[in-house]
Amino acid sequence: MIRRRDLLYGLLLAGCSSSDDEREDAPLPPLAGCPSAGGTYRGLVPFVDEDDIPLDVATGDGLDGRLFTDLSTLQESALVTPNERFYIRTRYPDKLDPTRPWIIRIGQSASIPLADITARVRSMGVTLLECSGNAGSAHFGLLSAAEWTGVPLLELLEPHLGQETRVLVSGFDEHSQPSTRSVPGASWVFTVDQLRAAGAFLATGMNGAPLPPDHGAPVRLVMPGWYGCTCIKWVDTIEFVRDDLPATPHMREFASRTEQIGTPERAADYLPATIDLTAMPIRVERWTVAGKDQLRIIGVVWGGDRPDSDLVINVGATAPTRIVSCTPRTSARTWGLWSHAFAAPAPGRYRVTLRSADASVRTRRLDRSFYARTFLV
Ligand SMILES: Nc1nc2c(c(=O)[nH]1)N[C@H]1C(S)=C(S)[C@@H](COP(=O)(O)O)O[C@H]1N2
Ligand SMILES: [Mo]
Repeated sequence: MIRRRDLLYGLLLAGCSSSDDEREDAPLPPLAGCPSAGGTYRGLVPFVDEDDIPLDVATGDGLDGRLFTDLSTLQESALVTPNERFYIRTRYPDKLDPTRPWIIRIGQSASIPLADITARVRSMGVTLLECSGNAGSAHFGLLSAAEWTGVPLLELLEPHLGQETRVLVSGFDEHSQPSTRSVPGASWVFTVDQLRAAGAFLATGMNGAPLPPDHGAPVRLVMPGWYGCTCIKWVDTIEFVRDDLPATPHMREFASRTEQIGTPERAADYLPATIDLTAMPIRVERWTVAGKDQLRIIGVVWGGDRPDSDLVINVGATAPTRIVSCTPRTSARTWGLWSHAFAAPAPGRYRVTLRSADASVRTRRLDRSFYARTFLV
């Protein structure tokens, strides 16, 4: 809205189109691996039926604090989200005293001081996080990728491992502002095998900077390939627990959003909260090529356990088309971009959905058209 208003003022006051935002005038660079037909850029076609909410700015406090990342500007040369635009779900707990030395309690009698972790940190590579509560009303902006520094969790736990195969990771969550929507007390139960298979790590740094307060400073868990609700921030306790431990309130809160069957009573009965192969459009560019209108639908692909994931796109009632992965992902832990040229046969509403070209790949959310977005021609 702001952009359109700026443009209107520009037209009224200066008699020409002026805008601070160069997206209004210039396209983002084309995707290098994708066929590009050239032409004249005409601007972006917005998605409809999505709320007009602020993007790329943090709003609210505590458990209701959010930052929705603007995904429409994603480009090949910047597939890592800057810290100040990385999505936030729950802001820094105001009851957390940052001057107190940080110690993670391990089981009943051991502990790891923060210094032992910082002494061992190294790059953990680029990993994307997605909130399982990501939604179209917020432009699916609870999705971002960062390059983390940290230490594999099992490397720190190995000296403490006993017979127990389950690990409960909990984080500080005391906010003076009561939440209207969420249950305080983030904690999740993993098996040692799940931690190993995912490559779980405790992170103390993000994109070359110390972990920002809103992202879990001084230390958070990252579970590559799992939903954000398992990536506990402000980690202060790690316990080894029995197989019959009841699910934590946090696990129960996120049961349906992590594709559980009902709300299991026991933590051991929760399925791994992994993200299936997923894809959605992030912007629709309008071009004129040889006198004809052309739309370029640019999108993002993430999740699943293989980076080479061919997709099939459906745009309105037109024939489904296979998308060649012209920008392959470097790993299944992060996202990639794709592009699809489309000529609208008639004015109207066009709903975009995607599926995996390989029908044997599990895509629970795509199967429900969870990430469908609609634009108007
Ligand atoms: N202590 C604590 N950790 C937490 C949460 C929380 O409310 N409290 N929210 C979780 C959820 S639901 C998500 S999606 C991620 C978000 O991480 P981010 O804000 O760094 O993007 O943190 C997770 N870790
Ligand atoms: Mo989340």
